[in-house]
Amino acid sequence: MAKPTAPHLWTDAAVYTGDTAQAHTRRLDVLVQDGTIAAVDEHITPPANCTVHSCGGRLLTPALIDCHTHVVYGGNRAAEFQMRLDGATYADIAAAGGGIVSTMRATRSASVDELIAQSLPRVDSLLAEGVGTLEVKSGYGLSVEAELNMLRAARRLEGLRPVRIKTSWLAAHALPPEYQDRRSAYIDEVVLAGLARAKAEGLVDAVDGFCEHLAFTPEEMDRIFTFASGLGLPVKLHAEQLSNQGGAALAARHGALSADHLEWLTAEDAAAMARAGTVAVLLPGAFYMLSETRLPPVAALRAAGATIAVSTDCNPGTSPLTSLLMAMNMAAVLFGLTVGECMHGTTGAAAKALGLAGVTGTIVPGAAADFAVWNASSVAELVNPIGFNQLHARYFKGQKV
Ligand code: DI6
Ligand code: FE
Repeated sequence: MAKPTAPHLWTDAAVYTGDTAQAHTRRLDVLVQDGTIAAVDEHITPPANCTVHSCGGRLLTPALIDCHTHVVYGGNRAAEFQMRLDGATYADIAAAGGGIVSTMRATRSASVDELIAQSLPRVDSLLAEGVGTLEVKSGYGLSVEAELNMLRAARRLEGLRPVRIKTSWLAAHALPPEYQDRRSAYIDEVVLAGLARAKAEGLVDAVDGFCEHLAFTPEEMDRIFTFASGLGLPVKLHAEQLSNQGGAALAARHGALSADHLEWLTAEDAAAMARAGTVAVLLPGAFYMLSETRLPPVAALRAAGATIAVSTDCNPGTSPLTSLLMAMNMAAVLFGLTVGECMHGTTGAAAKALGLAGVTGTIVPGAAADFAVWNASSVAELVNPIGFNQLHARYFKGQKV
């Protein structure tokens, strides 16, 4: 067993604890022992050998969690950006062999080392804003080996930076050209066979899919989710982004960790998600980038009592966004979330979306000492600015990084 290290105490902080969608903060002391929160109270007397960190009245929050990213990929889609500015739709571009399949080509031709090298600047951009935990999806390889390579790259990020990574198997993202008229074979030979290998190699923490008219049907996702459950893996889904396909209801039936996007979600879907404990992950970057107009039903989600998270959806096509603070601001301005909902959406709610409740994302005894200290004194001051990084310090498992 590791030798116990001396305790650390954080004092004089305005603490947002991560467990509520209310923006309010409290003057709390936080005691950390061996990288884990040992106590949280209004006044904690420093124990012997304790290092005291005065926050000078600053806002202290859980380190942020980006719970939906495609941050590992090859190449970029800048040329398509111009096509879209010229009037082509996302579906037009996908139908013309662009979109996800164009990133597939660039991803397949990159080695694991090259994928890491291309992804690290994006990861660093997120971490520089106080992110301590990141979900990373496959989904641009679309062959067994290329999908596995994406997750190998994702896993290795954890050794290269002070960050916790959760991986998701998203082989059901698009149909690669070689399987164009063989959907069922793609699911058997790549999605399911590859998933079994990813599981055997310890590369995968959850299973995701893109349930949309231009991707996979609820029936196909049902098969994939049933297989995932057989492997003991939790599921999540890109659902109701461009149309209502019944994906969120399917996700709720499978007890999914989350259903994500949700612009076309109905009030019944919201209620089903709330009953199942399936987190609603809102992704304003994709909404913005695609110039969408249909808003996710925030009032219905609130009325149902669903947990709402916010994420970047960092991906080369529909959300080339590497700022979670910006996503929070967008969720407030574009979707009408309160600043408290935005803050909860990237801390406690995002942890729940990754199956990490109580592990990180909240300032509670037993959780990892993953904190962000900000040059701000309230949650509103954090969510209000656009493109202004007020991070003062980040701590990962109690260590300053
Ligand atoms: N929904 C999205 O917004 C991204 N994937 C998904 O399933 C788009 C991915 C891309 O266009 O590269
Ligand atoms: Fe996505």
